[in-house]
Amino acid sequence: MSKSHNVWVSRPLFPEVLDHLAQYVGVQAEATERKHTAAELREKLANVDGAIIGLSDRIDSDVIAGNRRLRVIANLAVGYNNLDVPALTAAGILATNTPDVLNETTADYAWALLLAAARRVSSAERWLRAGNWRGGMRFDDWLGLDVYGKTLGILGMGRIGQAIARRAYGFGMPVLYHNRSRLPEDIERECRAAWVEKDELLKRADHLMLVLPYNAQNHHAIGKVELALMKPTAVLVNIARGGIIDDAALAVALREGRVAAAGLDVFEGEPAVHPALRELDNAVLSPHIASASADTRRAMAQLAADNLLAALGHGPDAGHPPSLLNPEVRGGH
Ligand code: 8YV
Repeated sequence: MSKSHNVWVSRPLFPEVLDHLAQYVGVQAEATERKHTAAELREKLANVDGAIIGLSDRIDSDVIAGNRRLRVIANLAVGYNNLDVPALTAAGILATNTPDVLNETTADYAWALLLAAARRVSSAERWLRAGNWRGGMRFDDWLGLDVYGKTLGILGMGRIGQAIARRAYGFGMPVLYHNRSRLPEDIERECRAAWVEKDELLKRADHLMLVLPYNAQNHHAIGKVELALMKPTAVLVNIARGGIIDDAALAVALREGRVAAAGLDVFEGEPAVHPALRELDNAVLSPHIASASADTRRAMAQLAADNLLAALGHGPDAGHPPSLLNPEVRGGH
């Protein structure tokens, strides 16, 4: 049966989510994972009513110029620095993301990185796998840094930052945070978190987690100057976006012991990783997997599909995409 709408899915997705989409719309789904060029995106998007795209697909005014058919771009992520939302809005194209469903899993992973970097889990495992333990181990070998009872700093206190903060209670950690705007008092109380200026946060945090969205103002929010304010015993965790940290400056600070350790899930220019970071034993590095639990990635894919279908007038939310980034477009359709 021919369908009234056709959509493109730019990266391989769970079959059950594709099957769900196919109940309502014609689906063309990529079978392999790869970054698409602007020309490829332009061509793919010219022939569909909507698309589910990934973070490596950059949708800007050039890619959508002259496109009269496209009605919705559903981003498979909560962060949407890969989308030029004002350009989409100007073109009357709806944009959606996948908030909330990944908060808790991403918060878990931020803690995994903090604990792994503070307690040297990855380097100890490398040492063990290399057969070194057979040679014995001193009582004062493999000393790490305590997490319990220390002051946790959180830069960026949106929904994921708050989920991280709530976990700090179990670790007996007071929480300081900095955010452009202060949270309402009831949320501060629930998170047991106190707002401070950014410099004070950097100076007072025993360990610091970055949970900022990436935008022009946050580019290198942590660079040489900011790293110099941090405690030399601090662990720095980034589960937000590459580009928020100046990776070259961080590599120098880690090598010189001016910051004790780092847990990094995101990198400037990923999938490339700064070679100096790759050489450091006090950096725990992972390939942008903070949201990657089986349940959460399924929930993200399902939410992206729900957004796409709703934007095209299908399914239970028809006409009301659950996580619309540019509601001002709706009046135009
Ligand atoms: C990615 C993320 O979506 O949601 C975000 O903003 O960065 C991640 O959850 C995920 O890595 C898939 O690319």
